[in-house]
Amino acid sequence: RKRIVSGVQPTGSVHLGNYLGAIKNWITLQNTYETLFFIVDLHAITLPYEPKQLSEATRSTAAIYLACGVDTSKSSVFVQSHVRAHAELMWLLSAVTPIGWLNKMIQFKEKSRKAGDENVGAGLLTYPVLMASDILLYQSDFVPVGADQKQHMELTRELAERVNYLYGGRKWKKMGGRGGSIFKVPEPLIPPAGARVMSLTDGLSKMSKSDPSDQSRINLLDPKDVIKNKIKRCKTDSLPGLEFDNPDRPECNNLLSVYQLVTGKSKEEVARECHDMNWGTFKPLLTDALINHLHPIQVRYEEIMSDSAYLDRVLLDGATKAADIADATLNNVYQAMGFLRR
Ligand code: AQP
Repeated sequence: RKRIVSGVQPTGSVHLGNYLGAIKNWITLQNTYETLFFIVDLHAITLPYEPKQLSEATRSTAAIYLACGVDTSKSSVFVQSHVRAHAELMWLLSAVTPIGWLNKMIQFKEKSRKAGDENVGAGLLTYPVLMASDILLYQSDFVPVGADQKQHMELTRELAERVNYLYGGRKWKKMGGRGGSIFKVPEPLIPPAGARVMSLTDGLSKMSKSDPSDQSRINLLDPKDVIKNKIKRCKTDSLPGLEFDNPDRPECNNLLSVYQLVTGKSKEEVARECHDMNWGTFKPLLTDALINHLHPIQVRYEEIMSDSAYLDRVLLDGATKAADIADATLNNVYQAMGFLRR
């Protein structure tokens, strides 16, 4: 079976963008593929953060995965830092990653500009190398991500090819063979809808955890009245009717897409249903759809969070399975790069 890996950072609250762009799609993918989903805690320390909150946010993110429908009989769920190979492979890959590749990353440029030089650690620059390690360790075929991760995925692919080119030949020649590779070159899986959920306060910016305004996003754990209030106050326009894909109406396109995804209706169906509506009619409809979709997730989340022994067991099992695969790749890389074997 083809293999898939993906993860979310335990920073801030998991929002509708993380859910529709990534987590929701995992639930379908786990029926077809071998799937590993991790909470990327090592990535969460690249910007100033609160150490006291990291472990709780990590547990909470794991509980969100399970509450959204990640099924441990089909998928491994684990914490990135529990599998040491992630950090170790990152060092090996860092040594062969041209720094020019990293300087070009849009996310680094944007986040470092916002945070200011004094707050930017080298980890923010080398973040994509850790992401490449997360993926390449598992010889993943596909990585389901939102559109914002496209550039990081391209770097991962280039890095895999570079290592295969630099060291793959030597390893295989030593073993008497030709060709072959150390890493599988993975493909991103960007969903046709939901890949870029936009902010509720600005239809041209993506919904994001780091937006200082909580009004800009729907968090998966927002209570009903908070959802209602955020939709009531979200940015709209004053044009008649509602429509998808009008570049002059980014908010309209975004809210209709969200409605489409949480109701499970087709785009055509939603376009027809909402064509003659005004915001006053559509907003309560969207609010109810969101609440109905998120409510069962929130109930399951509370149940999972109240059974800490269960969550611990899931994460231990997940890390054990993941480490088996990751260690095998890491040993191969050490050998191919010429390190003395223990
Ligand atoms: N707005 C979005 N629409 C669709 N997908 C999105 N993702 C993030 N935002 C959107 C996808 O969610 C997954 C996990 O993301 P992450 O935890 O690595 O991302 P993050 O950077 O912490 O989350 P944010 O909200 O994007 O935070 P900021 O902007 O503050 O850094 C990924 O698959 C991502 O594509």
